[in-house]
Amino acid sequence: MEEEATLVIIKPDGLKKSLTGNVLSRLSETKLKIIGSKVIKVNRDLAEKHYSHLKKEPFYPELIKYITGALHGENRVMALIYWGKGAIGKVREIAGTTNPEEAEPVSVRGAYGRILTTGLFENVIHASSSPSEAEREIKLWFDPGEIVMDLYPSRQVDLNLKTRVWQEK
Ligand code: IDP
Ligand code: MG
Repeated sequence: MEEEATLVIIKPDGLKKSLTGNVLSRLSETKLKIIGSKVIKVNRDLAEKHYSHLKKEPFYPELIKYITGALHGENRVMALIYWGKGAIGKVREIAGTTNPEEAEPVSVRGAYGRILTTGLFENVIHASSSPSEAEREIKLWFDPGEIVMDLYPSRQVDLNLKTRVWQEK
């Protein structure tokens, strides 16, 4: 088994329902390493880039509302990178299949997911499904400096940009 990285997102329903602890406990069964994590607000641009491959699906508008938090009054998500042997498959197994009704009852999606009346699968977590998808998604959600490993080649640039620092007392 190859060592690889995978992106996990605990979606707005997971945070709204206070499921972060449960999800992290389940994922710790994999013995994979967390090499990056953060809580962020998902704006429309990030949501559309993340789900660009689903743009033509009938559920796409609802999906964008879901991941940006518009369905839950909760625009935070928790993003994590797990690293280790067979990480992608191991995390997908604990996540369960996309449709929560068909997912193993003991999987995260089987236990905590539901199908909304609009037909959208509200399934608590996202997990990358292939190495190329993982790379695309990790690069979209994280900057190199936010990961405790040199996962992919990066380069140093000199930027003259405004950033926020703590105010002195
Ligand atoms: P995945 O999250 O299991 O990789 P994708 O096909 O990448 O599944 O779809 C992304 C998300 O879009 C799903 O997690 C789910 O929330 C939603 N979704 C996917 N397929 C359907 C569908 O057929 N009906 C309703 N929602 C769907
Ligand atoms: Mg997917």
